[in-house]
Amino acid sequence: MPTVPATPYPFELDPATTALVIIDMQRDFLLPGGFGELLGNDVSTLTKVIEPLGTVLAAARALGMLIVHTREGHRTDMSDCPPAKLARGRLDTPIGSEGPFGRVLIRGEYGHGIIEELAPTDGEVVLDKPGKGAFYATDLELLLRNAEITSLIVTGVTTEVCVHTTVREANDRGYDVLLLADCVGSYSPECQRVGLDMIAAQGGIFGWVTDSAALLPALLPTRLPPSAPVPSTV
Ligand code: TIU
Repeated sequence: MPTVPATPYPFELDPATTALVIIDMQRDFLLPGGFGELLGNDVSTLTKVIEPLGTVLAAARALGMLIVHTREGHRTDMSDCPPAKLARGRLDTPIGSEGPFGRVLIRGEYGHGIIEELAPTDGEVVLDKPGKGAFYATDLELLLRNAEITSLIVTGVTTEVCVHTTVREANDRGYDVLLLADCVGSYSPECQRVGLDMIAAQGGIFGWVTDSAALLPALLPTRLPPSAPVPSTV
């Protein structure tokens, strides 16, 4: 089984039982004027995630790995948005109100969509979630169990919010989680550093941390047996 150099110790990666999870790479978090900026953040800090994550996504696609894209957002009538979430931050442009990219954090609106560079393709899971964690009030656990997935490579934004919540949820459900430091992004360098440190602290209390350069050799096309050509007997 391929081994990926990681903190706090090497991660054993079987692509057949590992899913790539891409958290909330939506315009609402990455583009100026979206929900992320409305919260008072500098969204340009997230842009550097796009290129390495695109490379990992291409490698995972070539291997035929299970790929899950998540989107944070709500139904058009907002019946799945808790009043506490709506009130939080005392925003001038709260969730559900009209912003530059349509209604903020509402499904089907332009801002809710995933950025073009990482757009999902046919056969990939697109998971809408009302909360920060990808397991809360979704069928993610069922999908992963049915696909016999035991490990997750977690990427996306933001490190300390939806990525962290998802990693913690996954860890409690028994998944081995590998986080890619250059494929997760935060609006704050301090939160990025501490967020990564917390994953691998105490001997890997929530999982492992590595980066895309260390992972990619383990995702070479020869790694996944089902995609290998069947030897001819004639
Ligand atoms: N505010 C912030 O950093 N993040 C979120 O609200 N959602 C996600 O992390 N996707």
